[in-house]
Amino acid sequence: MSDLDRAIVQLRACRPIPEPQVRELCYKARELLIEEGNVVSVDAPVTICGDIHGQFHDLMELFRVGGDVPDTNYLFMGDFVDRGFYSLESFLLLLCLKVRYPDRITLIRGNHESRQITTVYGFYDECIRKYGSANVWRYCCEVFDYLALGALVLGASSELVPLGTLNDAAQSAMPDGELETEVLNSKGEVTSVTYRKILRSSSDTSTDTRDISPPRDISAPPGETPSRTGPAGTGATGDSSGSLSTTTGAVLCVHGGLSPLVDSVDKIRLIDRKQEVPHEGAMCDLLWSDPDEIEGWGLSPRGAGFLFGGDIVKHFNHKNDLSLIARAHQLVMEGYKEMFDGGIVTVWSAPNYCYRCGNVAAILDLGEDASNGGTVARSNGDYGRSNGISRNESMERRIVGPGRRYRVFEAAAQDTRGMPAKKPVADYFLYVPGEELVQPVIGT
Ligand SMILES: [Mn+2]
Repeated sequence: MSDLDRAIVQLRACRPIPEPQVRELCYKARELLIEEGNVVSVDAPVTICGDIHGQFHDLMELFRVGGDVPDTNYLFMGDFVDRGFYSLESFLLLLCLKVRYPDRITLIRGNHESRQITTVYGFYDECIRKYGSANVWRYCCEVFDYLALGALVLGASSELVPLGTLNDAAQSAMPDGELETEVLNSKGEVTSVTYRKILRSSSDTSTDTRDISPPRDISAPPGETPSRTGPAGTGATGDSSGSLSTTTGAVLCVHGGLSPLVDSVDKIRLIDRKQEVPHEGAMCDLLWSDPDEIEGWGLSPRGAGFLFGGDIVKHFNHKNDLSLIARAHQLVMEGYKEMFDGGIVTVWSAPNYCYRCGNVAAILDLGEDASNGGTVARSNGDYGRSNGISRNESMERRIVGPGRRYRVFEAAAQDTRGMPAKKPVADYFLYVPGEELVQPVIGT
């Protein structure tokens, strides 16, 4: 077993690894991250996760619910540290997994991956407590500076393949449409679903539909010759005159949100990210901003970043061929929250945040687009395989959102047992909803 695999075993048991090993791990991680662009491309299928905040046992529960690395491809949207008791073990485990399986886990930066913020909200204190010096905190902060600012998920499917857990009654109640969202509890039971209407003709002006004729036969046994070979909309549909070319737009993942200084994904790519999170500017906004029910831009009560409305999201998504922005950064009691006609979603992955908020957590699965032949096309050397980009520019193009499967889970019972019993509870554990909105370092 390699040193790295041993470190993973030790960290999975929630035991810190020795300082020299942290140093080496951080060095290796930095070498990997330095090669990544500001916006990492990630192919679906992928499981998108929000804030972790040092809640190690809940991170273990997340892996139980979502599957282990490398079986599941993960994208974590930052805020690994602060607030919880095990920022160190949580972040180092994720970092080990990144170094061990670089193509199976993507880590992007949150506003807490910062020297200033970790000094106030717990991670610095935790490092001092567990190592007796600030060295490990310093190594970690050097890694923070190299984390990507965002990710672009490509090739996600617009339609969910239903899980086999629907009972007969639910199956027979299925309307004539594509499965668009599905919510699962931690036992894997489907608790709610939504369907997207199938577009029958171009005269149907509904914006939330898609022509999938002929229907995809997901029950076809492997190896069976498909009844159609061409991509959707290339004649296989039989009524191609006036039919729409549809495509699942890319999904932009970022910790906070948008910036008035950034109107395209390409502008994010131009930022010089290898630094401490600045107090203002595009990089700061991407990590600090929040969507809100306003028009245009608004001042953020956090003292950093901005508030942005549905019109901003709609315009940004249209301009950049995005179907969805996935972000984290805000506690949502249900674990996830879609806004602006599904143009943006908040994913929150720290259940019972700060061990007292009583919220559930969620992760978001995006499936792989297999609509153009699926496994058959792949076995034929990727012939005709969609890469998520529209193939026929002469046709009207319709971008639809990806099918979204939310896995909701609750806090792990162990976490409360790990609470230091006699120590006075530090300020950063005493979370009051809305309190983090007042940022004591930035803007004051
Ligand atoms: Mn945050």
